[in-house]
Amino acid sequence: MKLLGTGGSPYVRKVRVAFAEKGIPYDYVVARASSAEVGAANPLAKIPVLIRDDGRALYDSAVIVEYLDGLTPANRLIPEALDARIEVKRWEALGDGIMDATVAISHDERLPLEKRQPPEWYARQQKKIDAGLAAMERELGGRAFCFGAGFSLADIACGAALGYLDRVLPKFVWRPDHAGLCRHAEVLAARESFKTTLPDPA
Ligand SMILES: N[C@@H](CCC(=O)N[C@@H](CS)C(=O)NCC(=O)O)C(=O)O
Repeated sequence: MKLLGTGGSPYVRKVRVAFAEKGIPYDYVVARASSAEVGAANPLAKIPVLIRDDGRALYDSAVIVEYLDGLTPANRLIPEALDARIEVKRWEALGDGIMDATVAISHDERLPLEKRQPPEWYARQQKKIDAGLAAMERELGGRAFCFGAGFSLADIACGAALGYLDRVLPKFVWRPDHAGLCRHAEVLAARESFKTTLPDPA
């Protein structure tokens, strides 16, 4: 199997953390969303894309992680029971949503001033991050894992979102008001799967 993506993408990191947690071997091919290889495999021209051994492509990150989890029962990331499964997928949506808003802000900030979005747009994106983190903090509280009694995709989603936020919007100070997330971010960052998927410093 071959994963196309770049180190800077939080969605790619989410998939790479899942690969590491599941212990599934794969080839990681650095490819930008705008590359011909990604365009040929994903009509949406987005990363990550997984090319399976028979050549069929899979996207997006949520579908890829679910596929990986189904390949082997070892180290289940998504519970089988419907209620638990949907709760974990909701955590994933929360993490992805925080990443979407963080990507949007960080991309816009790279544009020349005259091309940037208005302050109301920034406020809307910021509100998604604020409310998303508040929801995560409320649910995590003092518990050891985002959902249930063990590590799951909910923790991957949470760690990938927090790691990306720290990396691309370091001016956004979230730790003082989110004690649970602050503690959990340290625990997740110390896991081998997160350590080995850290992007190179820009
Ligand atoms: N929902 C998608 C989001 C993927 C995504 O937006 N990836 C970005 C890179 S961080 C991308 O490829 N952007 C290129 C584009 O939108 O044209 C997923 O979870 O895989």
